[in-house]
Amino acid sequence: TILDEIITKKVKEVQVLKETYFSKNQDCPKKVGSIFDSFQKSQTMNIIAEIKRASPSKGDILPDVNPAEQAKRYEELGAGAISVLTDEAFFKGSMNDLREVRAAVSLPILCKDFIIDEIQIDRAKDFGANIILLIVAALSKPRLKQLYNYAASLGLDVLVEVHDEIELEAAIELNAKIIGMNNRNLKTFKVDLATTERLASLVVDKHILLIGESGIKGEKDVELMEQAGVKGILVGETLMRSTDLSATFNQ
Ligand code: IGP
Repeated sequence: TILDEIITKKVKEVQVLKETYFSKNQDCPKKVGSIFDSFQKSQTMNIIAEIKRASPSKGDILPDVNPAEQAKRYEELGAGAISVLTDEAFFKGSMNDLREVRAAVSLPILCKDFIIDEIQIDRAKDFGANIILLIVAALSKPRLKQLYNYAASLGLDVLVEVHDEIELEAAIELNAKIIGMNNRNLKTFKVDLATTERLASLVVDKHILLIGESGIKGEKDVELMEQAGVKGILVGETLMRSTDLSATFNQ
């Protein structure tokens, strides 16, 4: 599957990173609050707006975007956080995109990548991320736990991504505070908003922050996500392709 392909590539990247990257483990000078509190408290839908140049399922989306400018627009229009896809091989993103976005906005930033090793977490923090993504489908249970605890020990929030009941159970077992339900199956690319509806209904603990991810195109989809009970939505392609961002946000 594509997920296997991406992870195989990541394993190689991480080998190189371990020989070339040395974290200074410094704290980011910008003080940024956690989405956990801000999203839980707010009465309206929170948007995590994504910088996404391309994807394996859609090809090029907006490859030449200026990530800092795009992120500033998202911030002005009321996004609650920014997600930056940093994978280069499959999404044409970069850690430099993350650095530029960090300099441009004061919102929490999610480093959107396929994290399989602590060194990627160190680097995400060094480049200014406040949140990292851990994809349950990409990790063994013990590794998921180690990486989760490691990120938490650095003061980072973790968005734990699931796409079915079994993965959701693993996330809950982990005591994840923030769970993202991906409407896109990373193995087949099939998008189904019923994924979030189904999984959200299974989460009884109201203290868990739920995020609906992927395939959200407009007002109807947002309403569906609202009804599903999620406090936030992660939107990439729709925002990247929008020619009238302010109208798109107002939906
Ligand atoms: C955004 P969309 O359909 O709005 O562009 O999706 C985001 O959910 C998607 O980019 C995503 C993703 C991921 C990408 C969700 N989980 C994991 C890479 C890896």
